[in-house]
Amino acid sequence: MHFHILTLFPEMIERGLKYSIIGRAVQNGYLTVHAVNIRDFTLDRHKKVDDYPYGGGAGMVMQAQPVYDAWESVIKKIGYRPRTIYLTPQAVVFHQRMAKEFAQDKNLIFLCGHYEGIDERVLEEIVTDYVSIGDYVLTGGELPAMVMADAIARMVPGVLTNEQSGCTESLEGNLLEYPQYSRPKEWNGKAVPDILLSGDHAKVDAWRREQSILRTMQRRPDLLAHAELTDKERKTYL
Ligand code: 6GU
Repeated sequence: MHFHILTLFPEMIERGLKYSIIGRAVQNGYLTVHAVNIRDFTLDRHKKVDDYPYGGGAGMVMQAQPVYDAWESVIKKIGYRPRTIYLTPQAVVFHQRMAKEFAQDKNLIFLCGHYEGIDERVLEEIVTDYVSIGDYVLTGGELPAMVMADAIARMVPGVLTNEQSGCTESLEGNLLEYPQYSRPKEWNGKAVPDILLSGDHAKVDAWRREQSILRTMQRRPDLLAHAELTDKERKTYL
């Protein structure tokens, strides 16, 4: 899978995606991260990429030309128009479902805006998907692009080991994960729940399932309406 990230801050992307599991996936050839500096495409002799908004108002707007030419440089390289995601709070909120769907593609372009946004005309020309990462405002699209790239990358086959992928399908069935414990058996006067030390896998699974449901009720009751529960679980917990 190839990520192409159009940005005014390519170092932020390059530095942000080189650690841990994503960094290793890049090293091992499962992923490439290609940060494209929009400023490299400006025709302005002062390297300017923004201008005042028509109609007035606060802030500056990123101009269409450098954004379009940066995008086109990627298209020419890969030979087709891939999904092009514009990171903006004026959009549907990113979800695990979308991470899975986007992970099916071979190439993805992320467009990171700054200032008061980007000239609408170039967005109409190139953007296929408008995506937000939550209902709050950030200063630019780079952090959202990295958040999405991380979530998408871990859905790409080979990026996670089988062991990792099996145990992290939190949110898949709209349930939160159960709590985890490791050594020692007692820490700070607190013991690990006995059942986890029992060696009875069926009991452990049942306990974890219950913990998932209880945790979802407590922390994300809004999810529970969409959770995949058995009739018996519905009777017991709802
Ligand atoms: Cl995608 N961009 C910006 N600038 N702010 C956000 C966002 C995106 N998602 C939530 N807030």
